[in-house]
Amino acid sequence: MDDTTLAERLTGGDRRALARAITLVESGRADHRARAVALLDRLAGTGAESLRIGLSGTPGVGKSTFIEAFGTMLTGAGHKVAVLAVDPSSTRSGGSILGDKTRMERLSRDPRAYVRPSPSQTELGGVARRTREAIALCEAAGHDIVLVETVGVGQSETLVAGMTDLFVLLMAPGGGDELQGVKRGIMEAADLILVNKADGDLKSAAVRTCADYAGALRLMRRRADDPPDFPKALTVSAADGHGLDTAWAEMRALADARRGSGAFDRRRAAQARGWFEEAVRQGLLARLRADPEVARRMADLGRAVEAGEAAPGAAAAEVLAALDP
Ligand SMILES: Nc1nc2c(ncn2[C@@H]2O[C@H](COP(=O)(O)OP(=O)(O)OP(=O)(O)O)[C@@H](O)[C@H]2O)c(=O)[nH]1
Ligand SMILES: [Mg+2]
Repeated sequence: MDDTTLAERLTGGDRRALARAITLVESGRADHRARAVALLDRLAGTGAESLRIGLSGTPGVGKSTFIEAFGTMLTGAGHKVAVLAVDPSSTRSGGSILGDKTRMERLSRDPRAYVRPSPSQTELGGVARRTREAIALCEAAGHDIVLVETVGVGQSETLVAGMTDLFVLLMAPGGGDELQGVKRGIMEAADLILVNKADGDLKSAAVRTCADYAGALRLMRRRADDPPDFPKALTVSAADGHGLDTAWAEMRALADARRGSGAFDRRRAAQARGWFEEAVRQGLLARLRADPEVARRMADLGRAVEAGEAAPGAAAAEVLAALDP
C-alpha cells in the first residue's frame, strides 16, 4: 500500500491502516521516519475534534479495568475511543502487555475503539514523540476521545500531562500512608483523582481515602482559569461501573469550562509549540551525531565538562560550530 492510499484508508476509519501508520511512526528507520513525517504533515488538521485524556496510576490500581469499562461506556455513547500507552519502563514483560489485552478484551474488539499496546521503548524522549504522533494519527482516523495511559512511576506522568487536555489520576483505597507516597508533582498535575475499587469490602476505605485526597487537593494551588471546585476527587469502581458516568460528566465539565475560557486552546497551542521546538532540538542533535567525528568530539567534550575541564557553554559552542558552512 502506498502512503496516499494509507492516508485515505486511515481517514476513512480503517483500523488496519491506523495500526500500520502507528507502526510507521514508531519505527526507528530513517526511511520510515521520512515517510512518517510526510504522512503526519498530509494528515495535519484532518479528523476529529478530540479530547485527550491522560490517565495514570500505580501498577495494579486498575487502569486496564477502568479503561475497559470507561471506554466501553464512551463507545456506547457514540464516541470513537483510542487507547495509547506510554510505558517508559523497559522492565515490562510481553506477558503483561498480553495481560492488558485480555483485560481490555471487550474494548479491543469494539469496532468504535482502537487499543494500541505500548511499544517497548527505553528512552522517554522517543516515547513522547511516538505517542504524540500516534495521538495525531488516531484523531485523523476519527477518534474523538484519546486515552493515554501511563503507569505511575514518576517522570512519565509529567510527560503524559504535557500531551493531553485533562489528567486523571487513578488511586487505590488506602490510609494516610498512601497519601504520603504520592509525589507532589503528580498530585499537582491531576485534574481529577479517582479512587478506584470503591466496591465490596474496600468501599468504606475508598470513601475515606477520597475524603483525604479531597482535603489534600484543597490545600494545593488551583489553576487560575479552572472552575473553583477543580481539581476534585471522586470514588469509582472500574469493576462494577460505579461512578464512571459521574467521572465522565466531571471531565466534560472541566473540558467545557476550559474551552469557554480559552485555556483549552492555549494549552494545546503551548504543547504544539513545545513539540515543534523539541523536534528542532532533536533534529539538530541528529545532524550533529550523523558525523562520526563530531559525535566523537561531543562525547569527549561531554566527559571534559563532567570532569570540570571545560565550561559547558564553550564546549557547546565548539560542537555547534560544526554546523557552520
Ligand atoms: N474490587 C475491585 N477490583 C478491581 C477494580 N479494578 C481493578 N480491580 C482489580 O485489580 C487488579 C489490577 O487491575 P488492572 O486493571 O490490571 O490494574 P492496572 O492498573 O492496569 O495494572 P498494571 O497494568 O499492572 O499497571 C485486577 O485483579 C483487577 O480485577 C475495582 O474497581 N474493584
Ligand atoms: Mg494495566
